[in-house]
Amino acid sequence: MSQPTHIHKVSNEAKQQARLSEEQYQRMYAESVNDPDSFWREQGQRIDWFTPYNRVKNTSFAPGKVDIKWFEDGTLNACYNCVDRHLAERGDKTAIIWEGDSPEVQDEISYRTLHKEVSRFANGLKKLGVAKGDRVAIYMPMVPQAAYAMLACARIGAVHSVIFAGFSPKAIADRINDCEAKLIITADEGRRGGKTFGLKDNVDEALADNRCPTITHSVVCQVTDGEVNWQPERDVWWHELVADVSHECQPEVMNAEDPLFILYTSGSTGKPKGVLHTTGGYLVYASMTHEYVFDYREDDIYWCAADVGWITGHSYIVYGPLANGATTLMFEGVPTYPGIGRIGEVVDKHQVNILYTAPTAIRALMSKGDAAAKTSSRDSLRVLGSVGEPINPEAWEWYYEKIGNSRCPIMDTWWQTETGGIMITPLPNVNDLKAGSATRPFFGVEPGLVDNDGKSLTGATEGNLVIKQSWPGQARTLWGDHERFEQTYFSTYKNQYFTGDGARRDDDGDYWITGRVDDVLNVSGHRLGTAEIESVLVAHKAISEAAVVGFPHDVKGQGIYVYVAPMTGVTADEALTAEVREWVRNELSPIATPDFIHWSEGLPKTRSGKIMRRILRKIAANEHDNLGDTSTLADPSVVDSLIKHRLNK
Ligand code: 6R9
Repeated sequence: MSQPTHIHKVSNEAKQQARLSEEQYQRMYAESVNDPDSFWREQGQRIDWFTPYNRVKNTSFAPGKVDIKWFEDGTLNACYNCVDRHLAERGDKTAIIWEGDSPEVQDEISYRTLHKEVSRFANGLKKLGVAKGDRVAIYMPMVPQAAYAMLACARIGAVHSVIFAGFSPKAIADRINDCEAKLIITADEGRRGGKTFGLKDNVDEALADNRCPTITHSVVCQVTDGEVNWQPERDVWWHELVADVSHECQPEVMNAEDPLFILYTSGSTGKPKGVLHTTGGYLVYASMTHEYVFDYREDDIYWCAADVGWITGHSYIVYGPLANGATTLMFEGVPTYPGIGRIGEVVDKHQVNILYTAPTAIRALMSKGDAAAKTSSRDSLRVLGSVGEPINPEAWEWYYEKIGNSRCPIMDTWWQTETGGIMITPLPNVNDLKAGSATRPFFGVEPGLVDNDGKSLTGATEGNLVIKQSWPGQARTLWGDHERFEQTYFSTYKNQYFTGDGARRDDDGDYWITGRVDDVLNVSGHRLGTAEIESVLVAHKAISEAAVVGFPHDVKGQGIYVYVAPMTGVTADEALTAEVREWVRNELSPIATPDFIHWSEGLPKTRSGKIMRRILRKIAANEHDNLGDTSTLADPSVVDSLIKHRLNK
């Protein structure tokens, strides 16, 4: 490390407030990895089971035999656990605080109301023929109905697949077709940063010309009252669907290993992966991590500022907090609207105790000095969290001082769509903090570092991050493609789960995540496969070849640098560049918008025809002084020309 480590030790006073003493924590961790069966047998009790489980852990990471089962003979319902079981003691407690895009708009939904709304919508889904095991796509803005829709699916045993509201019609269609969804739930429009954006229009386009033959209906929630096209035989208004249904809907009895949801995420090939989570283990893990990592207490107001379209929204806006009977805040807007102080203003307004957000948001606020901290006191805050990408020490310290008033510990939580819940993190007032380090594995998690040959590394070192044994929140498979699941996560290093991330372990045994070691970019905390963007690019009529790499970006963490070779006879001018930028936005997502589009007649290739990305990465990062070995290049002159015309100077 080039810079000194900023250490924040837990004070003796703070230790008194901790949920666990250092000794208890050590003992609990040791038990969790040495005797997972007995540890999780006890922890599994934190949720309600219709039929108790006898068998706890039955898992194999063996080549060709990857099979993961937890609590396999137990039955339960995730929606029942998130809603019904709280009615007796917490019926009037607020389950969801909804903060609108405009600071003037808000709503509070009690557990009783949540029960009613979810049950009604579940009955509506049944009326449309949705049954246990059917897949349902959800393409919604950040409104409470998004959570109702997820929970209603869980209630009747349908498998939801939430598609982030920023995705394009093509991305929607691909995701629907991969899991053969029967129905899609959407809204007329969404609101963000004072603007509206169309959702139903995108769904209409995705479904046009029978492109998604498995879809029978689209259910449309009226959010903005904006104008929409209507196909009466297919489209159903949410409010009309539930107008005459019962408020009672028996939760379906689900096996612990029945699917709860699919969530598509980017991998190193062009095709998104349908990560599958099942019911029992996922819920136990989401609930336990939510309680311990944030030191959640009964009267806390808890705010995870993610989007429900991502795994963070699934586990830490919806399932984890609601399983714990918490009050979870759902925010429709963005951190910078109507002003840079919005996050703190929302904290003050609702007296938020726990705030969980992403480094990219923190860096965006930080770029405006301390203006973000001027309009609020944030005195109610007790614990802060960070997720989605490595947090650089400067952003960590800014978050600590300016947002947390130098008194709230920051939980830097490392995890993934595939892990279901938080994997490496400190615990509040238990572990000393180091700015930029996710520190320690959570209970039941046994990380390891291996070199490129799979040799296990000990002591303070750097390597590829693997997890050595199963934990309950782990994804079970990729929808319809178990072989790809094994191939992606269990074939690189035998008998271990490969995360795709690199990490460093320091002398104290604390982990520092260094970022992806595969062809996956992390742009503002969003995962994007370079191959995914490349396949969209080469589908454009003017482009013959494309290579996409990431480069360090001050706010977004990583930016997108695109190298494109034009088709013969095409002149690459500004208009074409603008057109290609729009093309990527529309075909994939605005998140994938290239920062730089670099036209070049040729790309640097080896004599065997492989594009040398290592060189392209260096040029994009403006680090071309040290290109390393270029002797295998077929035509070294291409490199000189690329350097000369580089865009990130
Ligand atoms: C939860 C989530 C997963 C990838 C992961 C890693 C990066 C997430 C991080 C972090 C460093 C952290 N990542 N949290 N890197 N420190 N605290 O983000 O899931 O969208 O699947 O992304 O994000 O590279 O592999 P997902």
